[in-house]
Amino acid sequence: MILMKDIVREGHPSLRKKAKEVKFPLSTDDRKIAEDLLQYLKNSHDPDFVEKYKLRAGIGIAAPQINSSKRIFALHITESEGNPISFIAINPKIVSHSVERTYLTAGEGCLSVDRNVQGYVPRYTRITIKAFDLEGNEFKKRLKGVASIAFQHELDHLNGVMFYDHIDMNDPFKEIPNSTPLERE
Ligand code: K2U
Ligand code: NI
Repeated sequence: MILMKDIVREGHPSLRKKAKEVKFPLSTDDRKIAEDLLQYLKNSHDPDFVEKYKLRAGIGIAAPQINSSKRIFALHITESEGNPISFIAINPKIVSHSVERTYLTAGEGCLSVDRNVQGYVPRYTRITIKAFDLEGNEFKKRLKGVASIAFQHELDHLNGVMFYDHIDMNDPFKEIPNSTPLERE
């Protein structure tokens, strides 16, 4: 079970490495990492677990955040947070994206960042992604809204990118051209 102590924080080298693709069939270790990542997100939405283990809620988490430099992440978004989705993405890719961009008006946070970094994080509004599931079956999805933002946030983690790398620190709330803001509920 992943706990907050297992999540590495900014400054840890794992967060700045390009993670490696995983091979199929998955090793027992790789399968456990993938399943544990999704379970963490589900636990972080359960008030009893949050209370007992002091978990920070997450809608996404990537293997580098638990010091495992592999191209694996999980997304788990409930209907109160956006269009509900829940899946493990292995060797994920964005195959196409909208020209139009979006950003969360409240900015972004990160389970690996214990401080509030303000500013707009430009993301593609709509993306078409492909990835593999635990059995090695390739799947494609079209994502928009919070799901699209979360996918891009997690894919950044696999490439050693932090959300605040996208913020213009000279003008964190500057207008983002050709963009539609997204208010989080
Ligand atoms: O990767 C992580 O650190 C988990 C991030 C993922 C994320 C951040 C910003 C925008 C989308 C995804 C967060 O801790 S998840 C917390 C959260 C919950 C609901 C909406 C946005 C962020
Ligand atoms: Ni993050």
